[in-house]
Amino acid sequence: MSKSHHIDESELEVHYPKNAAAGITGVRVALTRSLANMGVTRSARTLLKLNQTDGFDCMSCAWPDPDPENRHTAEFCENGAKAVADEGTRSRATPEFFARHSVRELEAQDDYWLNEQGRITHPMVKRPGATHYQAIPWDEAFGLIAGHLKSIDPDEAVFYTSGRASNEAAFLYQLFIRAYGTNNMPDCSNMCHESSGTALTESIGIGKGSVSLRDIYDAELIVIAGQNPGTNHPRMLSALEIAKRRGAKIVSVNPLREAGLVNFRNPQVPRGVVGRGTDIADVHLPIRLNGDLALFQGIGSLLVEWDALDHDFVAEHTDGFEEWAEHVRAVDWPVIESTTGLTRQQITEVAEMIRDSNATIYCWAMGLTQHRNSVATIKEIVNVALARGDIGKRGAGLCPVRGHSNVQGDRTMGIWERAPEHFLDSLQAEFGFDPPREHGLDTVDAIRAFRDDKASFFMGLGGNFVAAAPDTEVTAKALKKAAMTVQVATKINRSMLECGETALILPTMGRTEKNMSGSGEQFITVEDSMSAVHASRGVLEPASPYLRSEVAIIAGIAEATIGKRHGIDWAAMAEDYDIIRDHISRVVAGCEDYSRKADRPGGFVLPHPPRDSRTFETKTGKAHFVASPLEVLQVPDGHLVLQTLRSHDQFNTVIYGLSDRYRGIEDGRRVVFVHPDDIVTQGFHDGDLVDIVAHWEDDDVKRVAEGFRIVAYDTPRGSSAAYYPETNPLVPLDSTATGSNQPSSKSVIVRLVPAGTGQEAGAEQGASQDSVGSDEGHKSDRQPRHLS
Ligand SMILES: Nc1nc2c(c(=O)[nH]1)N[C@H]1C(S)=C(S)[C@@H](COP(=O)(O)OP(=O)(O)OC[C@H]3O[C@@H](n4cnc5c(=O)[nH]c(N)nc54)[C@H](O)[C@@H]3O)O[C@H]1N2
Ligand SMILES: Nc1nc2c(c(=O)[nH]1)N[C@H]1C(S)=C(S)[C@@H](COP(=O)(O)OP(=O)(O)OC[C@H]3O[C@@H](n4cnc5c(=O)[nH]c(N)nc54)[C@H](O)[C@@H]3O)O[C@H]1N2
Ligand SMILES: [Mo]
Repeated sequence: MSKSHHIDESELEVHYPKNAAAGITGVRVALTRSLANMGVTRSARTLLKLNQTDGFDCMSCAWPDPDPENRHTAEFCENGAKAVADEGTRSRATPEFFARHSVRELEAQDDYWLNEQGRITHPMVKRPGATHYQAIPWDEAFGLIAGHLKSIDPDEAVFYTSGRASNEAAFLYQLFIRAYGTNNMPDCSNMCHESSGTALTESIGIGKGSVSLRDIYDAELIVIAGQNPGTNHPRMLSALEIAKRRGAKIVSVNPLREAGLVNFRNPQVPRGVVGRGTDIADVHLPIRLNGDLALFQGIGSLLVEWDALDHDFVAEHTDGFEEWAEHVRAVDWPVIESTTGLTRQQITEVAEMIRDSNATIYCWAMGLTQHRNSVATIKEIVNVALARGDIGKRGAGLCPVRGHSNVQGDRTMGIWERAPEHFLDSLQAEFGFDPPREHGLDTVDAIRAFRDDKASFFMGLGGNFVAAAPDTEVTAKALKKAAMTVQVATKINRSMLECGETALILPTMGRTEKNMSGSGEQFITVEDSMSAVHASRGVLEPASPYLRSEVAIIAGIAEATIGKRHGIDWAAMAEDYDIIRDHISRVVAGCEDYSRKADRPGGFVLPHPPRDSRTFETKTGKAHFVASPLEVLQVPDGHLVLQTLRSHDQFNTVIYGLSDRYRGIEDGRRVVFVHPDDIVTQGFHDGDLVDIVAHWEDDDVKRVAEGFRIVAYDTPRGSSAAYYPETNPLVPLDSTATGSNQPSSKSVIVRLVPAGTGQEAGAEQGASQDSVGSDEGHKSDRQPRHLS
């Protein structure tokens, strides 16, 4: 994938990282972005309806909203406002734009530039051999898709979903896909919280978190591991602030000292804008990348040693305790210390806090799910929670913090390549056809299928598959082999350019937009990270009169492809979303009387047996303690572990801007954060330009990401960091979590080589470290960064 770097990285500035998040700067940035993209009227109209009961659900993350009576007039954060401004922008990518720029030309632009071109206004097609996209009428587009789908075996088709799709769109989509005849439904969850879902389902019988916002307020202790809420879930900080003022202690487990976790200035209360803010974390554990399994085994071992256990809970609700206790009693402390990079003293201090707390909540996100041992790590957290009886108790529980605003809802609606039998049974009872039962392809397996010529059709309901998936070069090459790729989207992205022989772009409305389809204004529904379901209504006029809703697009494709087969009336559902919701209420457990319950202020909460009644729907009817061997990531000499993470100014593959303010990076993104001593041992200086080469012995693919500036940073020895998606070419397709097949994009083994030598070094994979690096790297023109 050739790429001319439109972003001028020579403008990049490195400052000291910030200690506090949000405050007045956050408010200013939010308003500046909104005004620049949307102007005064659109900004006011959208922002005041954001996360209000009569407005729309923020698409920036899945953090829940407070009860209707406790919401602020401005119930949003800086990054939510950026997401709204990004969708509400007045820029347009019209057919004239596509006529001016060939696909080749667009491919050479970076993701920031592509997104800046604005909202796509017309359905577009790139025909076989064509150099440009050109406009196509909707019905002709549906006809093209149907023609291809009818000519292949359904299992050669792959239907991806990104977690922004509404429950109505998701339900209709999976219905169409299964009625067509396949379970090939990879989704962004496969790259996100798949490890959490897998571990939780096996341990407690349900793949969702067990806490509510109330529990956060009532907790005595909150452990936040592998998550950067200041950037990715900023409204979580408001909840943590309330918890703190009510006496909770907070522990952060993270290789980086993320700004929001250190200090938070709540922009929604005057104290936060002008005052000194709230210190969020009482204790920070600067853990080495991938050290969490060892950490929680160490904590478990201490709790067992101290007999600090909830014996009644363990006896009544769990099994496997003895085996687990024996396993953790035998932990090897020197291994725990070297794997975590923490001392036994530091771990003991946190174990004592857990021992002394009557209600502990464990929160986590991508820092825990994107490793090869992620499923085991999350089960280890569950073990500790079970040992303390911290499930189904006020102020306590497990809290995987979801990413995309409706990723959890999409799964509830059946977007799952391995949907449970009972779901398929209900679908069969409701619609009278026999849905395929064989498991479909997940994200990684879908890429393999295209690579190996076993799939020929790709459709993405939102998202940016090529850029979000691991191993960019391999993935792009695989998708380019497809006969047809279809992207239902709002803005231009790489997946429309690294495309199949025939490629379609189907432009759709977003959350901010009023949906006047069919029989009148339609609302949609979504589910947040804490299983609360509620309605969402847009406020803006759609970006173009030619846009269709996601529901209308899916219905159009379904009608053209399978028509009235199975007697499903697609058009009626697109006319009136209440008809979809009626089906949902009969197919999806816990959704009875769905339209009414979802549309009342605040919506309703889906059942969660462990949370509600300490009921565990596992084979034995009990929650399981699971003993996992302590797997330690083996890092060859001279190599570093690299985590690929988000800056403060992006939403996944969508680059909003070039400011990672809290980490002190401005006007550029190609940086790699490295411990000062590692910079020296790698043979470089702070500020040097390097290529990053990934080490993976299991195949002969060359993996290189070129042109990164080294930034000395406060991170443990051996643990480095750089932004996604620029580093996705380094993540090997086959390096996935055991049990969940989730790409391990937080533990990529790499080495740094002088800029310009990466291609060569990548070619001789596994070459000895002596041959690379240099002692004469040019002098940095900047002062070294401080280390706290
Ligand atoms: N503004 C904004 N909001 C977003 C998104 C966005 O891109 N922009 N994305 C959304 C999505 S889809 C998601 S999934 C979430 C992601 O939310 P996060 O999970 O917070 O996202 P990341 O930037 O990947 O950050 C991972 C964090 O884990 C830490 N970490 C990395 N490896 C380890 C490890 O081995 N152990 C521990 N203990 N910590 C580790 C990193 O230092 C970092 O703080 O955010 C959602 N919200
Ligand atoms: N290396 C590395 N890779 C990762 C991660 C990581 O931390 N490191 N994180 C992973 C995670 S957690 C996730 S969730 C995935 C994200 O993967 P995706 O969900 O596939 O990616 P996004 O960047 O969120 O998708 C952005 C695109 O969605 C489209 N879009 C926006 N709004 C709408 C809408 O309302 N409707 C429709 N139809 N389209 C819309 C726009 O065209 C936009 O370009 O990436 C994963 N990849
Ligand atoms: Mo995610």
